[in-house]
Amino acid sequence: MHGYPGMTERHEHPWWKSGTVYQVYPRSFQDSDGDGIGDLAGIERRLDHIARLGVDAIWLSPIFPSPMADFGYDVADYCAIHPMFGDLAAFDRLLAAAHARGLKLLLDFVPNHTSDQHPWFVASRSSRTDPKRNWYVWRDPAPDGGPPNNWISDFGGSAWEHDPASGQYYLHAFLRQQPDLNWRNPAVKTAMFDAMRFWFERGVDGFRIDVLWHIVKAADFPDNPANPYWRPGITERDRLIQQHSTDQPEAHAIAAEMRKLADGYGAKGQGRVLIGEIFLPNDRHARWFGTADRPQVHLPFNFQLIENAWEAATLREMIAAYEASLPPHGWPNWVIGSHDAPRIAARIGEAQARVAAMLLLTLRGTPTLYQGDELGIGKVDIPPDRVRDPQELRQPGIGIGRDRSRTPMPWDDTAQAGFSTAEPWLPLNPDWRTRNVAAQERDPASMLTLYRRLLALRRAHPALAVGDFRLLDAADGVLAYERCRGDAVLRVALNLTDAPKPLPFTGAVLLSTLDGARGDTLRANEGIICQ
Ligand code: TEU
Repeated sequence: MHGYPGMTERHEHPWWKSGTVYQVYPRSFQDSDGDGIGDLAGIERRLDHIARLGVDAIWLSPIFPSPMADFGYDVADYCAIHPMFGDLAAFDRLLAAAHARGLKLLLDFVPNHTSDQHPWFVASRSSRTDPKRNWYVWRDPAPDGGPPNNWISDFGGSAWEHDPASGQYYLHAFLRQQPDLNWRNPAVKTAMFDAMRFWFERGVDGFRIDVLWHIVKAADFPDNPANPYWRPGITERDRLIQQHSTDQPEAHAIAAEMRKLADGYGAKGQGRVLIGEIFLPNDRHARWFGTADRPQVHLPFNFQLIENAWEAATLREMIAAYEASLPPHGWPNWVIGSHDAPRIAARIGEAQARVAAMLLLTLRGTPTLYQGDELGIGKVDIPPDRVRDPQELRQPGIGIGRDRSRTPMPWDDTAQAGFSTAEPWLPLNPDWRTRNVAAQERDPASMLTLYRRLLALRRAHPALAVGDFRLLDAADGVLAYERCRGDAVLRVALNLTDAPKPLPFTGAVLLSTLDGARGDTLRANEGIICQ
């Protein structure tokens, strides 16, 4: 790793506190074998883009063998690589190449469900007396022959699938091709922990854990209560409150065991890192940190920048409430885009997406960036015949399609944007000829340049990476705060409106989201960092 100002102080903290995570969606990063789908060799080829950006870690969405009913979140073998992405040798090469650049590599662990093609489920489904029957959640029909209870799949429809051969139903929180594992069975835990060990021993630096709060269900499977706020036009999942199907105490106990396993691979605080995907209100969300002497995940993903209106007062209140909810040993984190969420630039516009970049990279806590957001990729219309996302196909027309965030990375203005030699599996962003990595590298005013500058500042100033946080008073529509460490004080003011606003403080401007900051007013859509 290269030296830079502030390096020593920054490295008094474990990397997952001071550093930044970059999510790679492997199907859409770089194709190397001409099938229109990204792969591991492609990611390896493009590692310098990630290193030059200035992030610390890469999280790869699933790369395991999978029938791809949910694009890899339906895993058929936890300890192998899908041939479409490469093989274990290609993985080892990628890992070594990432480490050689000082980049950590995290994999996506999908513990709640497997693919229905996983040999465990094939065995489980084969008969009621198969030794693997109890590896999944099988129940008898309700007295009327219908599903055992009212639970709804996150992708719509009943969460239960009838199996005519055995007369029972199996549970699937997502697609019927994604049967839920039974984590109450110790054999499941042993097998899944072995899978984590397999990758830890290969040298991976941690896992992002898919739907961690889902993994255990209430033992007696009661109906979930109706959600009084549900109305037509929002996703069917939200008809019910997932009270009995998620966030059970036993899941917290398993998370603590996963943490122990991860910590076993390094000195205290330097073990492998666990990031839990968890959607819950603050009070219940904070419990996923565990306690100081029995910790759970290092970082329970915080999606509130995605979920809240882009409005200064709303964000101010949300940030204060989130900070206040953290236990003393809990470290915050922030996410602004993912392979599930709409693109930030599509949601709030490109001018505000620059302000959002500054917010994400100056708040207290570990930021996670999503590939392509560093280029400001905005709205991508997916023609009906190109829709691939099962969530959109099952509940069309309510705006929950995920393909729009999964389009290929545009690298340059050559054919297929340099992503592939073949037609990509999803269309490119419509403006790829001008909005691509090569073009933005040459342009000092580009989103990419802004991201690089922000990440360089975070590295240079421990106050930004690990300093304290305090909200400041500011005009309506302006979000302002300071970050302090020792004598160093950095102040940030973000104008979330398209009208000029007074700057709530004075100081030397370290960085503006716009050209030529004067340091007396905040221009429309301007964010400023002052020393
Ligand atoms: O997502 C979990 C999840 O909560 C999603 O249902 C989310 O609410 C939705 O996609 C928002 O549009 C994880 C993965 O990130 C997602 O890609 C998978 O489809 C899902 O788990 C099942 O594994």
